Amino acid sequence: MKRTWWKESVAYQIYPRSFMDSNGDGIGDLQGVISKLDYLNQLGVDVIWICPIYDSPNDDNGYDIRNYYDIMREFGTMADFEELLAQAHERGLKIIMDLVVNHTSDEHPWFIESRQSPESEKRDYYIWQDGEKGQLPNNWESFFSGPVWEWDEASQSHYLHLFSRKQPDLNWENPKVVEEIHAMVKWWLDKGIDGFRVDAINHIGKAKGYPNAPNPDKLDVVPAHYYFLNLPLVHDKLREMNENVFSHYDIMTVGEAPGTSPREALLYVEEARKELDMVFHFEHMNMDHPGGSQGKWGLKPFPLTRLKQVMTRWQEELHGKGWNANYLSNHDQPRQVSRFGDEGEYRTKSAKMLATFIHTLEGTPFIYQGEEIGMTNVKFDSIAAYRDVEIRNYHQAQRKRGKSEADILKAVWVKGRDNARTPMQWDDSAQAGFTTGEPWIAVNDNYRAINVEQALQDPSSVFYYYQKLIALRKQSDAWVYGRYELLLEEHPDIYAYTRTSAEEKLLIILNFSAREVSLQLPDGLVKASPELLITNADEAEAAKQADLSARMLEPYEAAVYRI
Ligand code: ISL
Ligand code: CA
Repeated sequence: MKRTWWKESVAYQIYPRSFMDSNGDGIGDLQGVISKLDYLNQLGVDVIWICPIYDSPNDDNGYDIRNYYDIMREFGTMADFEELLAQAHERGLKIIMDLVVNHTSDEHPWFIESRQSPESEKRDYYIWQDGEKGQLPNNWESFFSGPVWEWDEASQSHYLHLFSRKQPDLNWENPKVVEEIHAMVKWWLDKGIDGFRVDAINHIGKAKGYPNAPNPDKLDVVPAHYYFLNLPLVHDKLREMNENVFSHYDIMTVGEAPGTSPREALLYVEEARKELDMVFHFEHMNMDHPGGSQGKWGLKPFPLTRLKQVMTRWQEELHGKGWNANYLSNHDQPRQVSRFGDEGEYRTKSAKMLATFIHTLEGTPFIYQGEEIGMTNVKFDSIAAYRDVEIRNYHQAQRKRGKSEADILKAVWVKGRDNARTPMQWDDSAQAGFTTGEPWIAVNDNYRAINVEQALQDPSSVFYYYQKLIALRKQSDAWVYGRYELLLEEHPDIYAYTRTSAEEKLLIILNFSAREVSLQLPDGLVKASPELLITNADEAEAAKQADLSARMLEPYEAAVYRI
């Protein structure tokens, strides 16, 4: 496998609105990010992925872009961005931007012109279907509740939006659209940024003729496949973009690709195909979705063996061909410790265990802001406290169907995107040190106990555990490039595997349960004196139990050995 800097890197995702506010208006901003670059340096990450900072009316917090060539006023100016880039580079940090090109804002000048009349020059920049008011062109459901079609009175026609009605989808079949996007992407790369996270990229192709879906209630991932997921056009357009733009720069690209299997992912990331470097898959994010009419909003328990199955398939099928992007949380998902670990007694322990998992798989690890101090989900007691358009639309749609306020809240507590969007908890002062003003979304109450200042003062904190993991990964070839092999496939609580390179073999042991469990490894796997590289358990205890072939694991224990 070819060596590249982005395979050897650890990435850190910033949601700028919630990261750090420098001027007291309650909204995180670019100067805020600049003020925390030393903190990120201390953590040891290499790449920052910054969520959209382009000019936007903020219907979807920047994922609705009004001007691709300008910075959102609340976040600062282009000069602030240039300063951020320079300051990051000075510290050896790379910056990748979010590239949101499945759709724009309905306030983008292209859309304003497009909607003016069917004769407009920009009409075909978007997807229009004539019809009659009240008669939808088909039954497709948008990701944010309600139909994908919005009626436009002026031109007596519907436009398509897979996300909110303020996010009309671009028409990628129009070569002029493609040309505009290439020029824009080049413009940013020429500024010196280090790559892109490409938003919702596998949705840019839509099924010809817009046929009805068989499940009018709510599209789940399977039927959606045929209509706007991973269609051939996506690959044509990515290859074109790669050839014309990406391949002329030393950058990294990671596409967002929900509903994608490892086999489909290889079409994006197999090196010879020259499309993207990695994709974020969602198979492990969807394991706890009941699906069907509940969509993502319910909670379905899943056995650990299912997680092993899913992740193992990604590890094995991409090995030697493409590269994985590994994560357990981001700005669209609940907090990982609340979802896969324990927010109570074992919060820090399980946060470290989950970190060990993501950082020891083959692939580039992505840390989501706050994860490195074990931030948790939030439970606001009223829908009014939530800000997310997806949550607001879900609330409205469910109220119409008669669901109680309490039941809606319960669903939002487990799955709502705002769980990940409460302000970063810097210290135990008012508003967690995020702002001197009124934050745009309330701070999680637990900030007095969970914050960066506390973590930096505690040598056994989650933060220092991440720091050590990141440093260890850099020193080992097996850690980055080694082949993954699953052990104890059927074990209900323990997830264990090895990573093997020509010179080295690592053994990773993770207890995903709150129980003490006994570990029984296959005979002959471990040599006489394995070297313990990192553990979240008491090191002295772990050292005493040097006999790995029969060892007790503490609740949520994690350990990495060189064997
Ligand atoms: O519903 C989905 C697929 O089943 C989603 O995973 C969807 O594709 C995904 O949420 C897209 O997310 C990205 O684009 C959105 C934005 O709101 C998210 O924050 C962003 O990560 C629209 O730009
Ligand atoms: Ca601000």
